[in-house]
Amino acid sequence: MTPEDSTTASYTFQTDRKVALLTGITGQDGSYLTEFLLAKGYEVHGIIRRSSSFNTGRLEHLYADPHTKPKMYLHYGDLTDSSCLVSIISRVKPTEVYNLAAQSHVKVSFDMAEYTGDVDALGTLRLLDAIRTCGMSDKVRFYQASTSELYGKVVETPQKESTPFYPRSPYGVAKLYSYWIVVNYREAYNMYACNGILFNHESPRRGRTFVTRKISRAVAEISLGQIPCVYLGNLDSRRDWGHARDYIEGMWLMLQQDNPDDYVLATNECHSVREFVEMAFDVVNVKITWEGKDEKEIGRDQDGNVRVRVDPAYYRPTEVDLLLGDSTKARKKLGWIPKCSFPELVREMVLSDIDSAKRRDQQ
Ligand code: NDP
Ligand code: GDR
Repeated sequence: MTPEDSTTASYTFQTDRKVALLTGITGQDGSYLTEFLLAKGYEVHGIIRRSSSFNTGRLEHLYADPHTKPKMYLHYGDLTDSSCLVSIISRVKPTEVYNLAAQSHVKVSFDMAEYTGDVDALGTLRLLDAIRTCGMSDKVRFYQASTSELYGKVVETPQKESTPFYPRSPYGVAKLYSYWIVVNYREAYNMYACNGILFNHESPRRGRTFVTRKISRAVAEISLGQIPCVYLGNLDSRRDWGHARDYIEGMWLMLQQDNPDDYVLATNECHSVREFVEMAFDVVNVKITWEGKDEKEIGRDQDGNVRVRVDPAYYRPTEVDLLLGDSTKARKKLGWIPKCSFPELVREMVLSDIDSAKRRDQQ
């Protein structure tokens, strides 16, 4: 549920500085948003976690081009550590903050519920309070990565800003806290703070354990004879899948308005996991036919080989069956329109994974 836009105050921001601070810069959305903001002339600062393995792979190309000297700076930090957030904000003095960091995997949130709450709920509070502690609540525009997982159990379709929330996972519940703390800080402290309620968005940079990337990667490897088949969970769940590149532009647009507000970003079209599988195999000229039911279900190619099997290990204790968005408000008020179609998205992901699988093969 979205409250009435309560902000009647006017906002005056410095326009001569364009300094963005991103949490979650190493993730899918963070990398696309960094490219987008650098191209717009922003100085971009990102918070990264210390890791024993390399975690800046999605940003590497930004450093790799010798002709550009990107104004991109990385700082070690974590959403569970308030003091580092205060320290980074006081040094960077951002004009825009994008809170993209999260334990973002829904299935994992059932295994790590407390940690997910700490990062995805309290992390947002820590970041908002760090902005206030630094005396910057009237100098920063704040974006919160809210999610269609807030809708969870189907109450109404399509889902829009006024649809009641009913989250179905520790992830969704944690994000519900963040949604409301953003609304509360906007109303209580007059902060320019927005929730982008984004439906699923994917790309070749999507994490490998999310279903679309798992499928595109498996189809690539199957087509090259590297693996025989892919194991998946619920084939019947339906999602409103768009391209991440389109969605990050919507995030930025939300912070360029006269007043802060909450917006749904969605393609307004949904497909089942099964349809995604069929479309992905279509890219490599394989037709899948289905037989069996539930965990006995299999998908065969035209030569009779089993290419898809169901493994209940991937089922969730509570599932979100259907997400279908209505992004009319964003289209009207922000002029935002997603450009990439579902077939184009699937094709781009599969072709990119074929390239990567071939490169791995040659090494
Ligand atoms: P990713 O999982 O690709 O990226 C998550 C980012 O958060 C990574 O940079 C990760 O760092 C960082 N992170 C995780 N935990 C912490 C922590 N404790 N402190 C600091 N950073 C942390 O997610 P996406 O890019 O796909 O999504 C971006 C945001 O949008 C997330 O908040 C997600 O929940 C939300 N969202 C995503 C949607 C989607 O379809 N993609 C839809 C709606 C909302 P590291 O690289 O070190 O792991
Ligand atoms: P989701 O994305 O839960 O919607 O969250 P995910 O791709 O994980 O699941 C989508 C649907 O596919 C079903 N599914 C499987 N999922 C995974 N991961 N692996 C499988 O093998 C599999 N088989 C079937 C799932 O059950 C589910 O119904 C994503 C994340 O990016 C969140 O951070 C974000 O908030 C939401 O999208 C919007």
